[in-house]
Amino acid sequence: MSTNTYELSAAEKKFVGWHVFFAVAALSVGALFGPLQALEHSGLDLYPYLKPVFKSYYQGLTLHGVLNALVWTTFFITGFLTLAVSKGLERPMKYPKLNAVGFWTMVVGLVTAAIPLLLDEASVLYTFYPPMKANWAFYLGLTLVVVGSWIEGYGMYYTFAAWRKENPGVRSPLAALGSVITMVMWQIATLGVAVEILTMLLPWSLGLIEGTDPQLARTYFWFTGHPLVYFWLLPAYLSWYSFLPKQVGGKLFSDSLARFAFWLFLLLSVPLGFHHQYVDPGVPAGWKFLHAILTYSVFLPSMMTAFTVVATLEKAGRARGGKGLFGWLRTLPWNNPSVTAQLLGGILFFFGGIGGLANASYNVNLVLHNTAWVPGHFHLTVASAVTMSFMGITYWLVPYVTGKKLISDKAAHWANWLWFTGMVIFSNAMHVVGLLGAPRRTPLGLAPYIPEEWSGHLLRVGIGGTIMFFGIYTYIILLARTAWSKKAEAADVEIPLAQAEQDPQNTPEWLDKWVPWLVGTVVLLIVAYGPQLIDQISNISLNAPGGRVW
Ligand code: HAS
Repeated sequence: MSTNTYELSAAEKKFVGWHVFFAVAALSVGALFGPLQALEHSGLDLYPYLKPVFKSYYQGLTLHGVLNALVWTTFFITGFLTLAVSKGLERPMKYPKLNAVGFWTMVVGLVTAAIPLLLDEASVLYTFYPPMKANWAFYLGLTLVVVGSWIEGYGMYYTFAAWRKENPGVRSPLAALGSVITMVMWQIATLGVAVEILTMLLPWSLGLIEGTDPQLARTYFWFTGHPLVYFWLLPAYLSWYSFLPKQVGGKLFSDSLARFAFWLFLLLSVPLGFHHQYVDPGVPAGWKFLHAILTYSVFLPSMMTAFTVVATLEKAGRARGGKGLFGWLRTLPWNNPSVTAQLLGGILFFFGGIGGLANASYNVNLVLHNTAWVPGHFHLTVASAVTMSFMGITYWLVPYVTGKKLISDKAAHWANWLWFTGMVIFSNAMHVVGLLGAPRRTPLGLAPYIPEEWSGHLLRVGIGGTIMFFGIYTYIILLARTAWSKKAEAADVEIPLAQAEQDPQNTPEWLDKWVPWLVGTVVLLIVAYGPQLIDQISNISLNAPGGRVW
């Protein structure tokens, strides 16, 4: 088994560091609006005091969603996957300039989209459903971010292909394989928004066509929108499989199961977007049923992940002296903030995942859809499993790329536990008040119809959201002070790449072959989406003129 002592060059570290810089910078702005919304729900509306700068609740909500859900994630992920590919393959990027072009294209896109967002010309929320119409620069900026991420992906593919050529018959290292599968899935998934923006939203916002077709736009959007959540999730899983085992002093329980999970995500992530459209009248019931079945199938690789990761943790905890049914939990290295962040994110994800299964049931969805339950769900997934894993990764990655120790482990622990505690309060309240009928994306504090039974829960939304704000800002300040501090101690950090218990060479060959999985993915996509896309495109009616509702 390879011991992998490869280290990134100074230039590569800097490149990865730039990704983290832009990701955290976006988070630092996006996170500002979280407590504003949460406090507004509990009756304390601070938006009027910010009027000269931020015009409305909806501008804040759009900035919150776009910067946190789209920018923090995409910039962090492309940087982290670059590192994982290089480290996994023990070689630098084959064409580093190509990766650099991709990255700076993303930056140009971010700036282009940020201008209309900040000027209140694109308060269309992160799903940008037409007929709400944003300034053209918003759509162009988003397109450039996606195109930039594709180019970075090509850089990874060339590097991976070069390694495969030089190492015939050798199993691809898991960290690199998982990264490349994630990127391929992302490139297939983003075809939906690419077509939506290029054929409808961009020409429409430029005045080249008069209207859009909101139903078709929603179908294109959710073609991308659901797999987008797995684009966020898979790098967290990659960390749980490829780095966390070493951090807890153990080895990955099963290399084969981990690979199998990634392939299943490639196969199943995309063809299930209609579960976001259960209430859309333009999608026939049979197709919703098919996508519901496929949604329950994508539950499987997450359950495999839960099994493999918990087995890894249990074995490591027992090797550290943990006894009894749960004693191994205590002996895990909770004093390491990087480990704690990921474990806490995983615990919250159990609940987020179960909520996802409730969403996926057609009948239950009719009750939950468009209620506060849904943001309750996605804060337990993207804002917990994903964000807490990314926080955990940065606790070793930032010292690795800057050569400086975190200036305070204690602050990192505070950040983790505040975020976790705030999230438990906030997300529970959002789920409950959603079940009671509270709508999502609505400034409830201003609504005249709030029933008495919502009040206590809305107060908890405000309290939880405020605690989360202190958690995330502790994190952001900690990273900024570490990166810029002249006093920080020099760090001699290694990338904690884990080994598996089983020699990867013994992993079955079918788990290292691309063609069958790619063919299967394309065939399933054609079956699950083809007829509906043909039907909706052939009945297209570009008759929704669009406008501003903010
Ligand atoms: Fe979801 C809506 C269904 C997962 C994000 N989801 C959303 C939206 C977002 C989102 C952002 O079917 C809102 C979109 C919008 O704005 O309208 N979701 C699911 C299902 C899953 C799921 C079935 N969602 C996610 C993930 C997300 C995410 C992951 C982000 C990263 N979701 C839906 C549906 C809707 C929806 C409907 C539409 C609702 C509507 O009507 O609008 C599944 O993939 C979940 C499977 C996961 C599990 C959990 C396994 C547990 C694990 C933890 C292991 C623990 C460890 C820690 C390692 C079953 C893997 C151990 C620690 C120790 C100390 C021991």
